[in-house]
Amino acid sequence: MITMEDIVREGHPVLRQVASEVSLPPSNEDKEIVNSLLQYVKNSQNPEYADKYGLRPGIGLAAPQINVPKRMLAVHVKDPSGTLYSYALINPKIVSHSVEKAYLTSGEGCLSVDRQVPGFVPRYARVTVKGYNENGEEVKLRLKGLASIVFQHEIDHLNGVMFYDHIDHDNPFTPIENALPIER
Ligand code: UDB
Ligand code: ZN
Repeated sequence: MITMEDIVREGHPVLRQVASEVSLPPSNEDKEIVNSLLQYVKNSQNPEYADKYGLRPGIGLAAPQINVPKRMLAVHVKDPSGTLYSYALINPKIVSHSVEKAYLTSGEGCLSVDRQVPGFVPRYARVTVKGYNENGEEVKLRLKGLASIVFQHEIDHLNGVMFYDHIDHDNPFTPIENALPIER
């Protein structure tokens, strides 16, 4: 089981590496890793587990954050309409995106960052993500709103990109052109 002790923090070089593609079908070891990522986000949202094991409640986690430089991630998040997006994905890729952007009005944080970094993080409003599940089957997702933002944040981790790389630090709260504000 992944706990906060397994999650590497800002400054660890793995967070700046470009992660490697996973060979398909996934090995049992890779299946275990991607499933453990999803289990973390689920457990961390269960107040009993979160309290018992000191987990910071998360909605997504990428393999580099547990010091595994491979292209795998998990997301477990409900959008405001109540639809649950719960996925463990291997070799995820944004295959298309909107021109329109979106940002969380409260900014972003990260399970690997133990400080507040204020500012709007511009994301695409809508993305189509293709990847593979633990059985090596192709998965194609059309995402908008918070779900779209979480996938973009996690895919960034696979490319060594942190959320604050996108913030305009001179004008952190300047409204972003052509962008949809998302309230959390
Ligand atoms: C998170 N959670 O899990 F808009 F109901 C963050 C942390 C760092 C604050 C724990 C989060 O943003 N929760 C949230 C946001 C909402 C509405 C809501 C809950 N991550 C995951 C992470 O660090 N993955 O690498 C950071 C998020 C920032 C934007 C998307 C992912
Ligand atoms: Zn993160």
